[in-house]
Amino acid sequence: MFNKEILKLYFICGTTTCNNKNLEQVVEEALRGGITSFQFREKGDGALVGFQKEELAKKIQKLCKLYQVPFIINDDIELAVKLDADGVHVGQRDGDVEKIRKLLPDKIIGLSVGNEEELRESKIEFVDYIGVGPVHSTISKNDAGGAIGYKGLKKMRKLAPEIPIVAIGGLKKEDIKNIAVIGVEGVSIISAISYSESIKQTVEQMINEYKNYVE
Ligand code: TZP
Ligand code: MG
Repeated sequence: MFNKEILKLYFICGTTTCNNKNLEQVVEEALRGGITSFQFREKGDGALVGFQKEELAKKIQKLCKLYQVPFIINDDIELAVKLDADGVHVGQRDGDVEKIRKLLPDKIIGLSVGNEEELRESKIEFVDYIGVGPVHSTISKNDAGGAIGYKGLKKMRKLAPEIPIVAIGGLKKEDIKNIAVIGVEGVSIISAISYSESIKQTVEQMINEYKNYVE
């Protein structure tokens, strides 16, 4: 069952975006700090595939279970079904969300929405949340599209008042205040967590940052 609270601090990572560190260790540190959900996003040059990807996913899924944090898989619906993951996150070109909902009636389904046009064309009634951005420019995704800024995010909130929104793209601790006042449900972050010298502390600080602005 989906609870929008899980979007508050949504960490996304894979072996190509964890600064050459051990992904399991990175995720465990983030879990100890208090991330509220995790997305396994194994993508790009040198990304694991097949058996190796699956084995790593299983290990991280186990870790997430220990901390009772949802384990969501990016794009790979087949793997999500096989592992009985908590959910999937897909982009605009990763399949029809209506079909994915039929396949995964009780799982979390997230969809990336980059701008107003994509929002108009998306069947958001079939998903639990949308990932909106990039808010700022990002080093973590080549084809992320143009940054929409806080202004664009605010506009998207207005156009989609009901669906839970998680902001994405170039976000750091310092952005949380502005994101929280816009009234979206959370932030999803790769590099500001995975590249941190002290992941646990960074995550704790991010969670604390929310306490100053929302109850
Ligand atoms: N989708 C839009 S921006 C982005 C994704 C996956 C990358 C976010 O990574 P970072 O390092 O937090 O900017
Ligand atoms: Mg995708």
